[in-house]
Amino acid sequence: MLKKIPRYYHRFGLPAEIFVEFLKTHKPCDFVFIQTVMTYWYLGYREVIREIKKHWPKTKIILGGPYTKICPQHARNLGADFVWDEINEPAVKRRAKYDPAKVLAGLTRTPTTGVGAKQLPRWELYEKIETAAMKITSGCPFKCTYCVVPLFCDSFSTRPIRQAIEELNFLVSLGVKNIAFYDDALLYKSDEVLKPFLRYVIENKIKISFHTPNALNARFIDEKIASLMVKAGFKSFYLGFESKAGEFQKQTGSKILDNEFADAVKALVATGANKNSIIAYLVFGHPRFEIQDVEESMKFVSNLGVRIMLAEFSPIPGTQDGELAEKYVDMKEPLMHNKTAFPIILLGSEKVNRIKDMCRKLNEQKSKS
Ligand code: B12
Ligand code: SF4
Repeated sequence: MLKKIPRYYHRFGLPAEIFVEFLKTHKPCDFVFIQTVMTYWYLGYREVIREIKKHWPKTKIILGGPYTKICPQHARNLGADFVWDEINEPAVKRRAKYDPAKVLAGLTRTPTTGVGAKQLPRWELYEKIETAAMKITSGCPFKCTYCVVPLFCDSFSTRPIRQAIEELNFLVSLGVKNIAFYDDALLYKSDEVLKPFLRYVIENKIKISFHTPNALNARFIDEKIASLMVKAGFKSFYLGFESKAGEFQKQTGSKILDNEFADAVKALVATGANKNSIIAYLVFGHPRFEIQDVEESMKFVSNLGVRIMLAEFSPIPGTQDGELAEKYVDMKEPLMHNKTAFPIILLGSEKVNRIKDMCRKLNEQKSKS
């Protein structure tokens, strides 16, 4: 499928032998819950299901997570007994000898770290843990045309501050040194949970490095929140910018404008953030590439003194931009959602390499200056 793409592909994660050895040396469980993330990682999920079925044939497998929500039809053919999103459908209940929703409800802990979860994740099950991920909000109020989050969740909510602090203290007690936020809109309504959370960290002199690999919306960064973040120990600030071009911003959801982005950088720097720790994501290989003006956008970011990271476009079924991508790839095949494939199919290797070179050079100039 991806033979024409000049990239090497491999599966993330443990070597298969370690997992198979685990299955062989442990008593079969009644249920196995599998979380998925990227749609185009499905070959890995299938491999896991196959091995479980082979070694633990009576075990029931339940599959959940973003891939099952984005590609429910595809997920149903992967070999699991149930897909989380279909778990409440009457047809599934009839097919099953038991009601899977009741089975899940009967478990003392549901396998969730969602903001609505009543109990904390079982972080203590790790033998040694230095880095963890947290979520203190759920959903996003924006509707960007390339993003599936608005389809996952039609409202925004925050986690009770007491519970967020409880999880933080639990992680600290386990020796965690780094926490990455996996929130989609961490800075939205920050008075409700983020600000009190950061004040707690500062007042209690908690020594944790915080990270935001899943882009922050720079529109919400002013000196107040920037100062709290810097003081609380944020070590990297990944900001979603995507493009400087007004028309592109307008057509894709207007989550941020260039002047707002520049103001956010100013606020971060003014409150003590190191410029090298500020990184702007620019979407790359988007179907509206013609109006995105990626070169000008890179220069704009570079002139602000911060680093650029090209976020290669992964087309997602169900989104508006996923529909645009149908012109170029078969969207029913999740491998074609791979972020390393789509930009090359759209623009060709030569152009992709040229733009990546330009990005590298601008970032190098930055680190020298
Ligand atoms: C954190 C995150 C990242 C992180 C870490 C990813 C990783 N290695 O795990 C980083 C920043 C690195 C990242 C990178 C990318 N990401 Co990302 N990411 C996310 C994000 C925000 C959260 C995923 C997560 O782990 N959440 C925490 C977990 C606990 O929540 P959850 O999986 O939803 O699980 C809940 C339920 O689903 C349920 N559940 C889950 N599993 C199961 C299983 C069972 C059995 C049951 C019962 C229930 C259940 O319970 C959980 C708690 O409520 C999602 C958006 C989102 N809101 O889902 C995008 C998302 C998955 N990413 C996306 C994209 C586009 C990307 C990039 C391609 C961006 C880019 N252009 O570079 C890259 C790809 C990286 C790669 N290597 O290929 C897309 C998906 C694309 C796709 N085709 O699949 C998403 C959906 C965001 C979007 N904007 O549309 N990402
Ligand atoms: S602001 Fe971010 S999370 Fe929200 S819809 Fe846009 S890309 Fe998705």
